[in-house]
Amino acid sequence: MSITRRELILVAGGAAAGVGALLGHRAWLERSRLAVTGVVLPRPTAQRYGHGAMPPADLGPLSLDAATWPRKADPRASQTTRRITLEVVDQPIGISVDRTFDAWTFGGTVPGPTLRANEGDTLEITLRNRTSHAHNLHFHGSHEIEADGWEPVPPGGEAVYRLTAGPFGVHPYHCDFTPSEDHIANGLYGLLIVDPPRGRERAEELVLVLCGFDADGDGKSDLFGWNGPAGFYAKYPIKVETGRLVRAYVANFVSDVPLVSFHLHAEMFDVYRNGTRREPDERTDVLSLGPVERAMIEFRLPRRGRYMFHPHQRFLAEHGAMGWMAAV
Ligand SMILES: [Cu+2]
Repeated sequence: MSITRRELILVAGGAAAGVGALLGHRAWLERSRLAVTGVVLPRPTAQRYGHGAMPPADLGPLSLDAATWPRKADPRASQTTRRITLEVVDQPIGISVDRTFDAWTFGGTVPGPTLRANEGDTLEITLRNRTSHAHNLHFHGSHEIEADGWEPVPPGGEAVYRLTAGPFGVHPYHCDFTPSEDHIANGLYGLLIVDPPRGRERAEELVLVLCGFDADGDGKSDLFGWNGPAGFYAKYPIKVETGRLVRAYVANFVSDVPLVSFHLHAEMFDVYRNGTRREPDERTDVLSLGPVERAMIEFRLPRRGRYMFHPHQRFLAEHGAMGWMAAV
């Protein structure tokens, strides 16, 4: 009896699903070596798409896990106070295989950590400025005006912001010290996800923050990456389970390009602008975002395979912002 290649793939897929049940969903995805089957494609690399915007060589497939997969807020702790400390530190970060960027960071990474709360929680955020520049911390969304965060925190200084998390949705935070475009371009930004009462439908959740870097010092962004380094998800596709609901919090922090987009190949998605409503605003495959705009999107990848994503602005896609999702 001969076994065709397709039968082999099906057998392998069934075995993987069985292992998945034993290991748990996330562990299975991380361990899966059967990234994509069914369609024979050349192994994608950033070199085939773009100008060599490969990620730093010291990054491995799990290096952006903390940025990619947001943690849930503790559901038992609703209507509570969440105390968070953010340190502003100058930090050189690798943004491509041959470029390092002298970033200004919240906590040592660009983007800064994704914060999470339930609607109505009190956020008590201590900002410690460990740099030689004045900075501050400003949140989007609705909150107490005293916590708006536009006042400077001097070098070595500290400020405490108390705000009520809301409305539910996905909200940027960033340094707003003037000129704020420069402070954002240097890396001082991140996301706050606020979950609605009773939560949302169970889903595989992702964060995709578009970052721009002025790598050559000419005052313009010329390398781009989702969640930081250029070309990371071109080299290491984001693995999601075939057919499962995926919810991505997508934001744009490229401050010197008037409009960018998130485009997904081969599937469409529901858009919830700012994540602030329970009903989608549209179903599309191109989400346009101006500077600091954001959205929540939901979709399922119905067939195993690699689904490309990138901004539909070619310069960004070819300079680091092209990636893959692999439905496994
Ligand atoms: Cu700043």
